Amino acid sequence: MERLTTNPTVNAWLDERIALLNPDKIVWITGDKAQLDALKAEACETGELYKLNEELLPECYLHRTAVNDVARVEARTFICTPTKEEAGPLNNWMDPAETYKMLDDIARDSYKGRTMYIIPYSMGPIGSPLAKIGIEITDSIYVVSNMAIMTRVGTKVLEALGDSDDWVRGTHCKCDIDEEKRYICQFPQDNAIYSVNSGYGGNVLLGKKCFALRIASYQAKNEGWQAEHMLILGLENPKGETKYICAAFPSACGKTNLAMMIPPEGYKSKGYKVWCVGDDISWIRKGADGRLYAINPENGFFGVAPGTNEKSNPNALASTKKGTIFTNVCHNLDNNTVWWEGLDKNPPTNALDWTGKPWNGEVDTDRPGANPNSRFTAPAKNCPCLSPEFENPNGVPISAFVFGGRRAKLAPLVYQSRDWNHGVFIGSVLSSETTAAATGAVGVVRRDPMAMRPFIGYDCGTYFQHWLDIGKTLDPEKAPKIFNVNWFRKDDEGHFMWPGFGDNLRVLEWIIKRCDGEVDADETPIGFMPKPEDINLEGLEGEVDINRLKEMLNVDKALWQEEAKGIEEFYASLGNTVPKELYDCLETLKKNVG
Ligand code: GTP
Ligand code: SPV
Ligand code: MN
Repeated sequence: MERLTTNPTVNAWLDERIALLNPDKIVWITGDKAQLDALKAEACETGELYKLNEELLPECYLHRTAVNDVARVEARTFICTPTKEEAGPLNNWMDPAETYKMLDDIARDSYKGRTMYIIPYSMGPIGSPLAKIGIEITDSIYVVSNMAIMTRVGTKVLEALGDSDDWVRGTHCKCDIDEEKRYICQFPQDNAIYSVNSGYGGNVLLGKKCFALRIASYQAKNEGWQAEHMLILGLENPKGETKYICAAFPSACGKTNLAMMIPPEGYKSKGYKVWCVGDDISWIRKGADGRLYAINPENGFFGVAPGTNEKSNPNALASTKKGTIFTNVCHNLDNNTVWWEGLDKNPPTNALDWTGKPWNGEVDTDRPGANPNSRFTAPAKNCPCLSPEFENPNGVPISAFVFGGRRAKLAPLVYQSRDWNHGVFIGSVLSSETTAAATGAVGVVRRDPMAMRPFIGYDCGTYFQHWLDIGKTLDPEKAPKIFNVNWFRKDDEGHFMWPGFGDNLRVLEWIIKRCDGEVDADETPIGFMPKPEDINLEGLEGEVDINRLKEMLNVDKALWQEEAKGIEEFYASLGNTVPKELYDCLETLKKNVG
């Protein structure tokens, strides 16, 4: 075999993998555009990719996954630590040695008749002190093409790696896409990931959730930093000053939308701008000045298609106009473009649905044109509001952490924690209605601490302790302030009470003012809340008035007493690693709402 590196640990691992998987052919991904284009052309011949209208969607492709393989599979995702305790009660656990053996048995000879693609990739700008390197092997051109958008790939990554052993080993084998034999396994102690029998997004783009969250959260705990399921946005005020916010919302709860939002007219005309640094994952570390800095380890957006439109998220839509791969959307046969629910009010009448079956545009049936978890993989550089700091190897300084979920009731529009530890408490008890981003029931409220429930690569209580420990290293003046938001509160008729999307800037403005000490707040049983007149409602006449806002800011003590009970049960289910500081916050909450 030709080798692109002399790194002994890389070459030894590849030799062992090749012997097991038995590929017909081996291809190193160099990062050259010509190579990637040729691979996509090859995938078009086999039907793995479908080339879309070159004039309307240049260099864009459609891909359909198997119908049994459309989302992350939490029940088949495992953290394989030496002991079950290290994985903690929220993770599925299997013994590492037994799991390697089981996976090797499934994967053995599975590359026979196929090509092994070797993808060296960097999470974060190549050479950044916050970046880390992985190598994924796969038998899927779809995976290669997606990884080339979502990460920095190729020869220059191997040059940056040199002879280091600090890289993550990722094995992906499509096998037969058999859901009974589908496993997504992380081995934090070995820097290793093993994924078999899937071809879908978060299960197979191993740089994303598997590495940048599950493995990285474990590394971060040991190395004193944080890997979080957070977007990063910059909010520029009319004076040209930009403040950065990291926000953690569970899957399909609004990160991409918030990260790329367009300010409402009244703000735009005054000169407010929003800059997107990242839409899904943050790696966060203390800088020399004592503040926390975040980078986006990714290089593209793997965004939810349904609901993305010219009004809700024009920047995301613009990002998908070139060099994008669409997965499980509807195919408009009239002009060879794509469509999804919520794109516009004109569904194509001559189309194929996401499974490839004829579809006539009837939208009010239980047969949608696009899968609810259909996605676009778009290069970050396409995004009109991409932050000028996107490539900054040192990241951007963070002023605020924001947690949020989908809660029809209870959680108010916004509130602020009393201090760091109370902020960790608020994040730790985050709960949200489940979405189509993972298989299983949709709309069920569950605890999703820090929006990381499916992504913490070790014990949850220990992860909370790590958050508290980070706080101890920070000067309170320099530590990000911590907030909770809820864009999804509903009235008794079931309508969203808050317009959301660009109008969320009104809440972010209050958050930044709080960070800068420019606005007072009311002290309530759950934390600091805005005085209703401090949320700017100008331009929302007819949509939200001050009384509606007061309803959204209401704290219903009876509901919060219930919530406190729920928190107590949740903490009890996590075992004895939940830090005492968080139980103290729970006691305070109980007292305040009792
Ligand atoms: P992942 O990529 O799965 O991590 O999701 P995400 O957190 O980036 O969610 P995304 O921004 O893609 O939004 C998911 C869904 O929520 C889309 O259908 C959006 O239209 C909808 N959504 C986003 N923001 C808002 C909001 O402010 N209000 C309302 N009502 N819906 C929103
Ligand atoms: C999520 O589910 O949070 C995603 C999509 O961002 S996936 O890459 O499938 O995890
Ligand atoms: Mn996500």
